[in-house]
This record gives sequence, structure tokens and C-alpha cells, in this order.
Amino acid sequence: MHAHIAAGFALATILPGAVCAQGLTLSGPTGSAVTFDARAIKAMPHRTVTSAIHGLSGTYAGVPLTLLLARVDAPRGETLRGPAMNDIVTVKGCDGYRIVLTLPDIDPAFRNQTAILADTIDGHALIVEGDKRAARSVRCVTSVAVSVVP
Ligand SMILES: Nc1nc2c(c(=O)[nH]1)N[C@H]1C(S)=C(S)[C@@H](COP(=O)(O)O)O[C@H]1N2
Ligand SMILES: [Mo]
Repeated sequence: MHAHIAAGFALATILPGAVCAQGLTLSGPTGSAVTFDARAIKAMPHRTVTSAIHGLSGTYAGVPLTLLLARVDAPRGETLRGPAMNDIVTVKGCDGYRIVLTLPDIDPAFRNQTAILADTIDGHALIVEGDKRAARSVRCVTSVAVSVVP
């Protein structure tokens, strides 16, 4: 496991709530928003992803981002087509770090590799499977927002 994530995990273990104390906010393309806490995320279906961060491999369990975004009416699978193909997904960390993805990037109907919100490390951390550089794997995720590009 990567040192940085291991450090985050240790901090979370020693000081419960110190990392990512705030819930996770999801907002969808039609304006709906929901807030999830750790317990709600834990109750959703998980899958594991293996990802290397700076060359060090780790296996992470988490909820596929597609399942989370379905809760705020983001299209997926057969319903992901047309204008929604250029919706953008902005994932933000508690330090303000942000990355963007698109809906088909994370959809198992489009790609074998996916993105999960891992809840076994560092509060909530986005893990983007298959990335060679882990720069899109955001630590301490506080929000995921789908926005429509005009
Ligand atoms: N919240 C947050 N997540 C982040 C970053 C960050 O600055 N803040 N840096 C990214 C980058 S560039 C990499 S390579 C990986 C590993 O970062 P590290 O080298 O700082 O451990 O985390 C990514 N996730
Ligand atoms: Mo990086």
C-alpha cells in the first residue's frame, strides 16, 4: 500500500473523524443532491480494484462511482448516450484538489476498468483503475458533481 494512503488510514484510525469528517455530497446533472455518510456508503455494493500509486500496488474496496451517481439521476449503461456523453464529473478532495472524469470513463457498460469510491482507506478516496499515474485518485473526497456542458 502506498505510504501516503497508509498514513491517511493510520490518522483516520487514531483520530476517528479527523480525516474527511464532513460527509460526501453528490450532485447530479438535473440538480438533485444527496449527502452520504460513511455508513450509507458501507451499505452499498462494493467491488475491489487494484491500483498502483507511484509504482506501489494496493487493493482497495469501494463503491463503483456509477452506482453512487445513479442516486442523483446520472445516466449510465443504455441510458448514457447523446448529450450526456459530454457531461463532466468533478471530484473534489478536502484540500480543494479536483479532477474531472466523464460518465463513460467510469461506466462498466463502456469500460472494463472503472472508478470506485474506496471507503477502506482515508475516509473516502477515489481510485481510478488503470491509471498509470495516480493523479486522478483523489484522497479525502468531499464531493462528486455531474455537470452538463452547454
Ligand atoms: N486530495 C488530494 N488527492 C490527491 C492529490 C492531492 O494533492 N490532494 N494528489 C494526487 C497525485 S498528483 C498523486 S500522484 C496521488 C499520490 O499523491 P502523493 O504523491 O502526494 O501521495 O494522489 C493524488 N490525489
Ligand atoms: Mo502526482
